Amino acid sequence: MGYRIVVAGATGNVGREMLNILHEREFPVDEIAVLASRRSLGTEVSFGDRTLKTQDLATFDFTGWDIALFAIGSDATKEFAPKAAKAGCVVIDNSSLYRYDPDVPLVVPEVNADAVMGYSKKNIIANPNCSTAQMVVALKPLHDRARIKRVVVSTYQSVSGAGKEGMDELWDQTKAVYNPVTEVPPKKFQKQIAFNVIPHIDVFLEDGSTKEEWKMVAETKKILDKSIKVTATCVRVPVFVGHGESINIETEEFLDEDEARDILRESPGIMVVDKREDGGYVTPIDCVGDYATFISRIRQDSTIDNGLNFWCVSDNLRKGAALNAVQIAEVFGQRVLKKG
Ligand code: 11C
Repeated sequence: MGYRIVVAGATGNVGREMLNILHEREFPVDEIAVLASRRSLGTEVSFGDRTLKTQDLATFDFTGWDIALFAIGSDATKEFAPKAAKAGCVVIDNSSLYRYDPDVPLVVPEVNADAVMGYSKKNIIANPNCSTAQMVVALKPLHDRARIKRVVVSTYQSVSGAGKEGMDELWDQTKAVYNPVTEVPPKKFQKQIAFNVIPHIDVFLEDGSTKEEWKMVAETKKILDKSIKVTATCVRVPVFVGHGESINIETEEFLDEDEARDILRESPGIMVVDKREDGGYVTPIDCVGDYATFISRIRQDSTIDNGLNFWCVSDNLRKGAALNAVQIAEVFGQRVLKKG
C-alpha cells in the first residue's frame, strides 16, 4: 500500500520538480492530487507518463490524504497549511512561514532527519531556503569532525530562485540587449539582471543585511547547531538554475584539506569534484537536474589557524526545494506512516 499525496502549487517551478522527483524516485504513490490557485486552474501537469489536471486549492478537502507538499508562497500557506494539517494531512512546506516556529521542525534529511519526529505539534514540517539546504549538507560532516565555529559565505544565486518571472526577466533582458527595439526594465529584480550581478535578495533588514542573508544564519543554527556563527552576503547572478556558494569555515580543531576532501567524499548527498586543473570543478550549469550538492576548490585558508575554503554548487530547484521536500516525505513515510 502506498500514499495519498497532494502537491499544492503544482504549476510552479518547484511544484513541477516535486512531481518529477516523486516519479523519478518511485515514491510509493497510490493517489495524487495536484492543486493550483484559481489563476492556474485547469492547467495540466505531467507526472511520469500521466497528465494531471489541477484542482482548486481553495476548495480542496485534505481529509484522508497522507502528505501535502506545499510550494505556494507564504500568504497562501498561511491560509491553507493549517486547514490541511487540521484535516490530518501532514504538510511539508517550502515557504518560509513556519521555518522559525519552535513547534515546527526544519529538516534537511542528510543533517537532521530525526527532527521529523517533531512534526506532531502542528502536523507541519518546514523545508529550508535553497541557499541554506546545500550549505548545511556540506557543513554537517565537517562540523562532526572538527566543530565549526564560524562560517563566511557569499552566494551566487540563480534567477529561478525568484520563480518563473525571474527566469523570464533574465531571458527577455538578454534578448533585448541584442535586439534593443524592446526595453525590458527591471521588475522582479531591483536592477538589470542580464549581464549584471545584484547584491540584494529579499528585503533589507535594519542592520543593513537582507532577509535572504538572515535566513542563512537562522536556518543553519536551527538545522545544524545554534552555536555556529554565520555571516552571509547573497548575490543574484544571471544564471537560470543552480546556486553557487563560496564558503569559508573556521573550526575548533585543525582539519587538513585532504582529510576534509575524504570526509566530504564519503558523506551522504555530496559529490566532490576537485581537480586542481582547468575545468576540474563544478559550475551551476553542470549541476542542473542532479540531486547532489557538489563541492570543489577545497583548500586550506592560511590566514587563520583552522580554516578551510571551498566552493559548493547545487540545483536550487532540486536539493534547494523539491528534492529536499520529497526526501522529508520519504523519511516521514518510513518512520511515521510506514505504508510504502
Ligand atoms: C532565492 N532563495 O533564490 C530564494 C528563493 O525562502 O524559500 C527561496 C526563498 C525561500 O530567491
